[in-house]
This record gives sequence, structure tokens and C-alpha cells, in this order.
Amino acid sequence: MAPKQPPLDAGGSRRDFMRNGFGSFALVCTFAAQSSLRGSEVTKSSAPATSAGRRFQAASPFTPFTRDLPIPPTAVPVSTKQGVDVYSMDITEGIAEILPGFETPIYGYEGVYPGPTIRATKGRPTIVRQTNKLAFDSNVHLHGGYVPSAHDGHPMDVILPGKSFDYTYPNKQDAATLWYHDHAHGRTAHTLYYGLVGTYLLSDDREEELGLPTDPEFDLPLVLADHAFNKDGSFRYAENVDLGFRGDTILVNGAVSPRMSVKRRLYRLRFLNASNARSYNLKLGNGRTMLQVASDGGLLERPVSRSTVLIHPAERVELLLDFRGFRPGSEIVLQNVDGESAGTKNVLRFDVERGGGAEEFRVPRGRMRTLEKLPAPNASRRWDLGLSTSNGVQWRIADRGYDPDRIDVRPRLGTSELWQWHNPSNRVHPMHLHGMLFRIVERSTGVVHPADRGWKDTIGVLPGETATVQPWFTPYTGRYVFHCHALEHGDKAMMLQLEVER
Ligand SMILES: [Cu+2]
Repeated sequence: MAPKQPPLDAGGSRRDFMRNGFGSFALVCTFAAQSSLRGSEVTKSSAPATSAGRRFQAASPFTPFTRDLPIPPTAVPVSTKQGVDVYSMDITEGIAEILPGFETPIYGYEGVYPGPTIRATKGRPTIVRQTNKLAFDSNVHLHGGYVPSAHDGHPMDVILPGKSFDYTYPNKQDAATLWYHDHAHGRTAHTLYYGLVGTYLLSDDREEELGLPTDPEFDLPLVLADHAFNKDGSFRYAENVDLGFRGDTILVNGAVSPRMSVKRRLYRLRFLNASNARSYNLKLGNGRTMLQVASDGGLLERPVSRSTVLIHPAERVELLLDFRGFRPGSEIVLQNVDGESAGTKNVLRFDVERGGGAEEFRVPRGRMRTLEKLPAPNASRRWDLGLSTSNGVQWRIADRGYDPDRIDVRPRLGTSELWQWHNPSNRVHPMHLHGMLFRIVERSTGVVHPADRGWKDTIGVLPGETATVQPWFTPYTGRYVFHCHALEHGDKAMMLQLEVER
């Protein structure tokens, strides 16, 4: 029997749309409607209003800065054998309380959104046994990881329903904020939107030497994603292959524009843009600066002071925020200045508490690392990014759509090339390379920002821009993909394949 497909559109009619208009919101829907993602469409049944429901009628579930920032659970190994930490996760359906008083059906690792945070250490391998309890194929890609091809979560290497796969991660790279997510071909826009994302925080001795916060209380992941809701509280998704999905509400770790209670201490905030297609331009209230210490592939050479931070889908940015200089009771809002509405502008508010105790971590000054020198490039390639309408709306790289039976590039292991992303379209294309890292060499839109000069695995190629990157085809041979991480673009064929050969 063929596996059931995920529902293509869990949205109902426009009448069912619960808009994020927190200023004028009136709760008109039935409280706690039960819905399920099971089967080919969302089923709904109504339940009577409860006292809990009435309590929420006074305030909109979209009112910003009312919920405390949720922290995803930290994964605990089921065993440790000969220095290898073994984890076990179920890829399954779940229910999340995203809007207070509502139940939102999700897909989730361990049934939660975002999935459990895996904290790994350089030099200490992990094995993650993933069991697919969904009714359709799934797999897991460790985004940004140096991972052998067979464990990379290639779009065609899927876990069938009811089956398991042991993903082995060598963790031989430098400390970085990695993340894991579904990569089964053609449905990532849907499955990531409904919750199949989690962070994987790889640490090493260098960040300890630098005194960066490593205590989970002060070192935490912040998963950004824009969503929309039906009146029963379920996620609303409508496919738009050209623009990509745009929601009217920003979630941070699965809560609407939450508040985060902070001590007068130093915090290391690891932002992940897990949105389908939205970019964020983060800015602190009153234009205070933020200190960026790391990007996709780990530490920058030097910390970079930033007044705004642009983060495209799939990118990670580590920011140090120092609340020691703030008076207790201070409220500092982090905004997305590119948002088009209150719901897409308000990201997070930091509420400074009294006290905090002695600081044990340090703000790094000067050089944090020396980036490895890449071998001289031995080829130069140009990849044109464009839309095709000959077979429905699809996206193309160099006039090609994804074909799993075709290898588009065969670089030699250990070599490097110059790859020029040429984007004549009017969309941002966050181009991502699996299994290896690159550096940004040149941008037609201006100088390469100091914060973009570290190791990268994703670059947001802007409308009209030509950006040149230098990938280093290391450390493994084998088949990998590179693709646009605007998920609707990647699903609709904006993906090619490389095979690294010895
Ligand atoms: Cu794209």
C-alpha cells in the first residue's frame, strides 16, 4: 500500500482564517476545536467553550510579549557506548499549544515543536536513531554538518513509515549552530512548516577558552518562523511557489512574539531562521548594538558589532547580548524592521530582572579563530537562478530542475571552485550546499560584510545580485545536493546534485 501523503493544504475557506490583528482581536471561534493532521485533510470537531476558554476571550492570542519564551527540551542520550552518544527520536504527529487555549496539530521530532535540542561535542560522535511514525516518507538532514553522504538526509534517502534509520554524525568540525530537519523530496515546505525542525548545537574547546556562554541557561537556540492560523488554532498553509509562504505571525521557539526574562548577565542567543521563505532584519530597541560571534559554520575570526542583522531562511547567527548595563525592569524589544505588520515586526522582548549574580563568561575581544586557507579554485561556474512556467510554476538552477538520476557537478575531494550565483529574479534565494562549507568571495551588491566572511552553508542571494562563493569539497566523497532553501522553491525543483569524487 502506498504511504499516505501529507495534506497539501490544511487551510480552510477564508472564513476560517484567524488574522493576527492583536489590537482589535475578538475571539469568535469555538474554543479548543480538536483537529488532526492525520489523513488527507484536516478534520475538525467542535468542543464547547470552557472557563479556560472564556479567560482568553479578553485578550487576543496574538498579543505580543505575553508568553514566556519556551525553551525546546534538550535531548538525552538513551545510551553512551565507547564515547558515542546514542539518541532515539520518533518523527510523529503531536499537539502544540502555540496560541494560548488552542491546540495546534503539528509534526514533530518527539512530537514537539521545535524538536529537542541536541548538544554535541566536537570529537565525540553521535548516533540519532530516527523512527518514522508518520504515514508518509520522511528523513533527516543535519544542516551545516560534515556528514557522510549516506547519513546526510539526501532527498531520495527516505525512512519509510514504520521504519527507523540510525544517522551517524562524526562531529569532526568546529563548534557551530547546526540544525536538523526533514528533507524528503518535494514536501519540505509542508513538513518544516508543520514542525519538523530542531537545533543541534556542536561545542568545542575553543569556545570554552574564549569564555563564551555555554551554560544552557545563558546559551540558547531561538527558532524563528512565520506562521498563519485557522480559527481553530491549527496552522494555516497556502502554497505560493513564486513568493514562498508568508505568515502574519512570528513564532520564536513556537510562541507568538514571546517575552524572555533575562538576568543582568551575558547571553549567547543562537538565532535560526527556520521560516519557509521569510527573511528577518533584526534590530534591538533604541538601536542598541548586538555582537555577532558566529554564523552558519561557527565562530567568525573576530566579533562583529551590528545594529541590524539580516537573516535569510536556513541561516544561523549567534549574538551576544549583554544585559549587565540595564536597570531591572528594563524592557528591550527585538524587532524585525522588515516586517509589514505588527505581527511580523514584533519578534521578542527581553525583560531584565533584578539581580543576576557574578558573571562567569566573557565578551571576546580581538581574534577568536583563524579561518583555514582554501586551496586555489580550479574551476569557475555560473549558476543562473530563474523561474520556469513551462510545466507549472517551477524554479531552475542553470535552466535545470532537480533530477535525482543526474549528477550536475563532479568535483574532486579536497579541491575548491568559484561558484557564481546569478539572481535576475525578484526573490531572495537562500542557496544551500549540503555536507560541506563555503566562503563568500564577492557580492555585486557591495562589499562582503565582515559577519559574512566566516564559514557558511547558506547564502541569501538578493534580487538582482550576483554573489560568488568558494565551496571546499571536503571532508567526504559521495552524492550531495545544493538547492534553494526557500522551501517552496527547493520542492519545486530548484535543486541540483553533486558527487564529490576521489
Ligand atoms: Cu529560491
